[in-house]
Amino acid sequence: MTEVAKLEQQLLEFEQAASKSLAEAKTQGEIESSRQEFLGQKGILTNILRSLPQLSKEDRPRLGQFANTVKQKIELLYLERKKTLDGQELEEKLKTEKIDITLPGRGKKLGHLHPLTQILTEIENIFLTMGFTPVEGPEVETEYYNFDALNFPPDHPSRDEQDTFYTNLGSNIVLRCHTSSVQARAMEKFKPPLRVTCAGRVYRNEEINARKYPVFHQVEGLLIDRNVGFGQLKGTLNEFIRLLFGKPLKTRFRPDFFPFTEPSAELDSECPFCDGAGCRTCGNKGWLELLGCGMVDPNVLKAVNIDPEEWNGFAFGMGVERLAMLKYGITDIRHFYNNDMRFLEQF
Ligand code: 2NL
Repeated sequence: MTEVAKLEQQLLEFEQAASKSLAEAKTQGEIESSRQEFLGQKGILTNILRSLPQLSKEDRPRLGQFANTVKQKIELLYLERKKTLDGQELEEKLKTEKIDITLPGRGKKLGHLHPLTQILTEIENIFLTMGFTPVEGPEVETEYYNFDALNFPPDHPSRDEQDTFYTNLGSNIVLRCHTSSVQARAMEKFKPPLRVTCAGRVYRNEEINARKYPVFHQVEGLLIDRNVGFGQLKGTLNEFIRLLFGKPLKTRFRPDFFPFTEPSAELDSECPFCDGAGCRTCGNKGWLELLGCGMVDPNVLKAVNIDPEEWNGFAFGMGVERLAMLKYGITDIRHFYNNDMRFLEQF
């Protein structure tokens, strides 16, 4: 027998052996090792293919082709066997596994807005119903819009580095310490009459404690028109408090001072939690200090090129954290910034 005939014989026997081995394989593991044995790098077929170069020029292609056919046949056998076994396994699984399609599904946990964002949006929406358009502006601000345009004198204490964050972007670039800077920009951009609110993050250089945090949120409102009176300011804010707390509350306006308003007032409401009797939330006073407000100072109007002889208006500003703490009885401002799910999930 020639060398080639011997090899051909070997290949045929090899094919039979592989076919037998695959047919006997009962598990995925067994087929896999059978495949390794016959087709793998260390398998017999690989050995035969490696000996090809030693054959004569005439024998080489014939045997090579033959060996490849055998290889393809075994691969096909392997795939078919695997398919059969897969089918059997699936059938077995379907027989033994029961799925109760009537079981209720597992609910997906839904996230929600941060409590501060919720209140901030609620406040904006209340003023929206009264015709105030929300506007936005930069948090990194010039000293001009943050102080000068708002009638803060050059030596005003809140300009001090102890109170305001100065950036390294230039000596006159600060982190805004109130949203009033945005109102000043709005007055320049939109000529009167105008009604806007600005809600957002503000920064003050302060030691952290239960009531103070160097970042917090404000909502401010501004109305400029002809012949605006303090009564309109009172009416607007009384309505705001009714909508925020869900019931009309007694209010009082105490004189105060802000550089950008004259006259200025602090607005207190009757405590909605004890109806004025005194409780923990109002510190037994029966009243809550809610916000600051006043009639826009003519100097502010001049700074943004609005004629104070023709136009006047009112403005107000409130701390969102403070209102949220009152509304929900939260005793430490740091809860808003710790991202503790046990806190956040309550809203
Ligand atoms: C407070 C007090 C206030 C304003 C903010 C304002 C803005 C312009 C002109 C005049 Cl452009 N006023 N804003 C007025 C009064 C009070 O905020 O205690 N906020 C937390």
